[in-house]
Amino acid sequence: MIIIGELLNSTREGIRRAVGECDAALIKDLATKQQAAGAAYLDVNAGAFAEREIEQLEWMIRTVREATALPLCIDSPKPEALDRGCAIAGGSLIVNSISAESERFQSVLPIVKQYNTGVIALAMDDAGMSNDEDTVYNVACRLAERLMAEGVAPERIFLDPLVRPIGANSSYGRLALNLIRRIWDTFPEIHRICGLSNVSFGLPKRRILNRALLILAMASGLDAAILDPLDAPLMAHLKAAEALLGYDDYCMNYIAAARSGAFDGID
Ligand code: THG
Repeated sequence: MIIIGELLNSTREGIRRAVGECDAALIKDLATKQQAAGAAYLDVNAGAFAEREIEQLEWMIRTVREATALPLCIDSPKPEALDRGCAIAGGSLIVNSISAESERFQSVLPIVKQYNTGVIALAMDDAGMSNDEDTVYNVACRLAERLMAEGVAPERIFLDPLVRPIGANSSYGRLALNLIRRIWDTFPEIHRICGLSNVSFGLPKRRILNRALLILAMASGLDAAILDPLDAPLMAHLKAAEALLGYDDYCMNYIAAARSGAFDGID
């Protein structure tokens, strides 16, 4: 499982305050902790700052870079922010995100090509997000095919069904799971990704839902996730699911995690 740490996101109150006050220590601490917990990428999002987004994103990236050289996932709908982020971050990168919306596709694709990045591809187009599974599936397929036709190798593409809160519509969990499975069947070389924490907005005890979604989505073919790597039970269940699905020969990783103390306090 490719883990993208979600915690450096300015829509989170603590991060918004830290960025607003230039609290570099807090940002660096969260970068280091997510890396130690197993993140392969750190998502960096300054979207809460609207017209100052680019400037604040730049500060966040430079600050993270003082703590770690870990690959970053630059998270913004704005091509200008993605471009600046890629230019200053260096190293291996994921652009988060492109979609089949015509303007966004046209403006984000050159960034993916120029910096040779991975790219998260959201299954939405100019009509927005449909609730009809076949419609979303067709948008996802068209988007994947267009990216590959443009020379983006399938291993660089992360298709995202864009999980929405089940509190808003009880079919959104099943919809995302079915899409992950169908995308996996159609394009086995393209990664399947989602943001777990979206699913639980507005509901109590959100982590319970996020953890359950991870297991279900892994069974459906999820191989990358934007999540909170500091949620120890989530990470423990991730390792258990990898072992149960046959991705962990002789359960070596599971056993190593248990021995390292990563499961301490989890019964
Ligand atoms: N797909 C892609 N990118 C994404 C998402 C996705 N980026 C953003 C998001 N979804 C994933 N990241 C988060 C980060 C925080 C929260 C949810 C998803 C979250 N924040 C709480 C809130 O806003 O209420 C605050 C939590 C806190 O303060 O600790 O839930 O799906 N490609």
